[in-house]
Amino acid sequence: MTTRHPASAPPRVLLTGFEPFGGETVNPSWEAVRALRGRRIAGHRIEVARLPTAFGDALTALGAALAASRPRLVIAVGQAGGRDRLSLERIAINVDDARIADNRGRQPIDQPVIAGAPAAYFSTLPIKAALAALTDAGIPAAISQSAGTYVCNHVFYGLMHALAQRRGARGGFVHIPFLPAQAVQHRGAPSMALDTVIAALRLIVEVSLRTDGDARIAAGATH
Ligand code: PCA
Repeated sequence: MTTRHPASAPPRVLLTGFEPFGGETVNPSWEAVRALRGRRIAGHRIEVARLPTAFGDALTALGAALAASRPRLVIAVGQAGGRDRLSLERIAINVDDARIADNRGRQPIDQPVIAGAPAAYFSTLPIKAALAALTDAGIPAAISQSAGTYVCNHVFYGLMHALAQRRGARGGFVHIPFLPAQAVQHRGAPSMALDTVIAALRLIVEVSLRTDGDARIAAGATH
């Protein structure tokens, strides 16, 4: 059997972004991720995949990307319009509960992402160390205790379920604000420049590759 990556190939990092949804014409997650395609970070090659914003289909595309890339690190990225900072997601839950239909017209309500699978998975990224690095770099970031119950949480959960079966690969999810050009259409909505998001993702990859375990920093929420 031939594989895409010979033994001598550098180890890979897989970054995923989403197609636009909810009436937007761009999705900043894909714009940021695709800018890093083919780059080298700490001896690792960045590979990217664009996932459909659709329940089920997104996990099919993610599974194909994982099989092709066999990455050491996976960071899935999605748009969280209205959030004012980059969110390092802590927990993926086994629930699909869509407030709006996805890009294929599906709107699951209170269904499991994967029937019979655990209620939740934690990110295996060093989210506290990443938060410290982003804060030091002057990039607004926070730990988030919920990635919602839409397609992003669906992908986060599916990713962590897949990684739980294969040892050695870390992964997690990052939500990012609107781009400034999107915020023009959403009065009062915060935004983050594309270059800042790209720099943030580079930093999260670097920290994830060089940090075993995580830093111990208080960054919880009281409500
Ligand atoms: N954000 C959505 C799905 C795709 C995306 O970029 C979410 O937060 O669920």
